[in-house]
Amino acid sequence: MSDNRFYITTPIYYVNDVPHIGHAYTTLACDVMARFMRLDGKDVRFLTGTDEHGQKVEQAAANAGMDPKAFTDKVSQSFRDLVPAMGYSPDNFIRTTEPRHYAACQALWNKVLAAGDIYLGKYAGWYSVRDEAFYAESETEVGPDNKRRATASGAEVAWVEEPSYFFRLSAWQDRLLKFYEDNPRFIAPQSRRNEVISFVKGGLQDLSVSRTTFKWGVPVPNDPAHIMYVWFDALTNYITECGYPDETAPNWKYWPADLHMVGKDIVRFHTVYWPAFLMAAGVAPPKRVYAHGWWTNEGQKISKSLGNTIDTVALVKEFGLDQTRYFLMREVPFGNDGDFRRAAMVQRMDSDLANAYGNLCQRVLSIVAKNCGGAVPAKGPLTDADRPLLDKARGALAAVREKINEQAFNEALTTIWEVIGDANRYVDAQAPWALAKTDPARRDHVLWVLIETIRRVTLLAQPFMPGSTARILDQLAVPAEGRSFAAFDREMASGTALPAPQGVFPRYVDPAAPAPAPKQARKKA
Ligand code: ME8
Repeated sequence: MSDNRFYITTPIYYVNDVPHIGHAYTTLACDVMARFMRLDGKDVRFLTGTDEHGQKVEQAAANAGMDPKAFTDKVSQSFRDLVPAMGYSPDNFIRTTEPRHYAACQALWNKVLAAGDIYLGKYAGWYSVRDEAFYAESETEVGPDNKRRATASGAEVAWVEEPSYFFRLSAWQDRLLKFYEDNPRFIAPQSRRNEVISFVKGGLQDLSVSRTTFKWGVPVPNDPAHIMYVWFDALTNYITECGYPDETAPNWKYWPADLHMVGKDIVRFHTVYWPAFLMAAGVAPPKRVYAHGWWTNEGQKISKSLGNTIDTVALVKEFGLDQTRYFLMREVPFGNDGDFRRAAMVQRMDSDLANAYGNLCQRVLSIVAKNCGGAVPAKGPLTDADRPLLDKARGALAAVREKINEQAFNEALTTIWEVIGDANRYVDAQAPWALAKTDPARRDHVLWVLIETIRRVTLLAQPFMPGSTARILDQLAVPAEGRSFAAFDREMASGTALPAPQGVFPRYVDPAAPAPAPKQARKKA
């Protein structure tokens, strides 16, 4: 059933540069979505890849003294290396230099041409190589250094005059506005939707979709002096993956995509140009585009010239993989801009992970190991003291699913951590260690309630922290088939043997801090 499919994409990344936190963040958000949907029983297709054409990449290759293909082979590898380093689970990694992608771009071009929406003309206007974008003069300004820049991005623009094919975007204004109106979930968050609608209402100009002054790209069919505009080429990757133009291809069933995840800087390409290209070619537009915010570093804009880019692989080395994944998804409401601060990273690692979640698992599992013969204790009669916690844990799947469907990742985590907080308070209030003498049956039951709660929160935390949660589920002896959401209501069976517990979330150890003093010296102090 088509309802059960879920196709999610990351932007394809320019290979002019090595990956940084911005790339890692977009793909991480997609990875969490993809993992959640798989656990929730969906037939998922998760695509990421690299955008290898255009003037920007051609220039970067020339600066490196390399042939563009050899250059893109090298740099695209660093994006592929990010996949295992960040624990991503894409189903495929697409490169725009693949032959199948040339075929898809040319087929899409021919369709749009045949529909009368592409014509030959001459472009005279501003172009930014850094943004790979055309700008109206009104979207640029001249700085004190006499250089003209795009107001929105700050990237330098240059005057371009050359023969060019145009896409008849001006004719799409009403159809796009109707499409947005009929599909209120198409652009998220709401603030971006409002921006796009007012941009389109302001009137659309025809878009230059080919260039003649560089060579590195997909040639226009029957007119190879023209190279396709890199965004026409890049956006097409999403349907190349599905087998376009062969609508009988096995992967065509995934189109239209359920979600294109993008950064806020590339919303216009995905929500104005892309649906117009597709509709012109008679192909259904994607269902949703979500634009997330940008990270700054300790309050500063991240830029190569400031030398303050954040390498997520270095964060993983210092803080741990799941700690980094958790922090990036928890710290900032998705859709907003966020500031990366080391102090906040350490704080989340210690308080949310080591103290709240790790400590809950550790103290419950070690009491069980010591006192219940290393097996899941017996469930007893439920009391009013147990119900609120268990009810909240049971309701958490529906609550988290709702948040994930809105890409509210930080709220999904808050929902899970509320249950963890309640569970810790329940441990303190029920004091199972004190029940050992007075009421061992009740003690066993309290521990059962806790183990069952840990199982539920851990199932839900899997998309965010796949490695750590797998280790906790191992300690709860939850079999592989018990880890999907279909098994969410399959309660822990009393008597199941449990392996010896082990801590999963260490506290932060500052590598620069002096080693702790030997024990004796500390006693004297
Ligand atoms: O735009 N914080 O590729 P790209 C958060 N090839 N996100 C950031 C960021 C930051 N500081 N810096 C960059 C392209 N990003 C095109 C896409 S899709 C058909 C073609 C995000 O490598 C940025 O918002 O320049 C964008 O979504 C992504 O990194 C890729 O940027």
